[in-house]
Amino acid sequence: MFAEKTGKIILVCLVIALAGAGFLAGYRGASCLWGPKAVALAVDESLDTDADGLADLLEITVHHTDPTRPDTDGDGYADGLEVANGYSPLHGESRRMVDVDTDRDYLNDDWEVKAGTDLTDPDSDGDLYLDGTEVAAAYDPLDPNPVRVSKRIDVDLKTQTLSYYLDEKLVESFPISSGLPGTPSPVGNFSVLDKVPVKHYGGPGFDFPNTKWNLLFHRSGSGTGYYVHGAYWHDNWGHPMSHGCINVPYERMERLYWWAQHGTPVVIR
Ligand SMILES: [Ca+2]
Ligand SMILES: [Ca+2]
Ligand SMILES: [Ca+2]
Ligand SMILES: [Ca+2]
Repeated sequence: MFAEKTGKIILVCLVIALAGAGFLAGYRGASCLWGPKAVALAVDESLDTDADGLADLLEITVHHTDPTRPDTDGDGYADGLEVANGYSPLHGESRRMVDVDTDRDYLNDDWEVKAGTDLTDPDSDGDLYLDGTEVAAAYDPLDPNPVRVSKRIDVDLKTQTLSYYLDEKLVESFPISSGLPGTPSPVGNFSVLDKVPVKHYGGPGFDFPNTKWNLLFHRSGSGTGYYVHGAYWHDNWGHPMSHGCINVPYERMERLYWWAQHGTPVVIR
């Protein structure tokens, strides 16, 4: 399933296909089936030819960086350092992987690496549906058959953290702000009931117009709606601040909003 598909054997085969025999001259060790014949090859997965902190195997098969040049995009930062800190080693200008979509398939580079899809191939499984389209609709972008994958939003009130998962693989995790003690967030198993791009929150002592990216997950008996939504009026993340909703930093919430679907499970615990 999913990321497991980029297992060792597949990776080794990709190395053969992409790197060519000349580059592989320095490898020793494992074996791989390629075509009708079994080809014996030795692969040192930790080999880092340009000493940039990113193994050749990952440079070739995952990040599409140059395994012989420590700074592929020439921005002064080594490929390994950029990847470790969430920055794109391909685009310079301090662009983060979540903000870059190299192959323009509507799935950012960070999510492609997590999903195991090819960040330079817009249709990794060759079924004519873009990787991003498949993930948005909860289909496996690595299987040409219409195989569904699960989505889940999980909020831990104790740690004030929201995490969301695709096929049980973590997509993002970050601090949020839940309900204050007098207006607690509901606890339980819910699901996304509605997606509202812009909403006006108001009541005694507060007024927040034009609030973006709202995911309704619960209506109380009195009709009060509870949302996971962006918040622009504070940045006290990791601490309860709200009237019961789950406040999320804006740029995080925009990605979560477009990722979530009607019916996506929301677990508050
Ligand atoms: Ca390297
Ligand atoms: Ca660089
Ligand atoms: Ca992409
Ligand atoms: Ca596809």
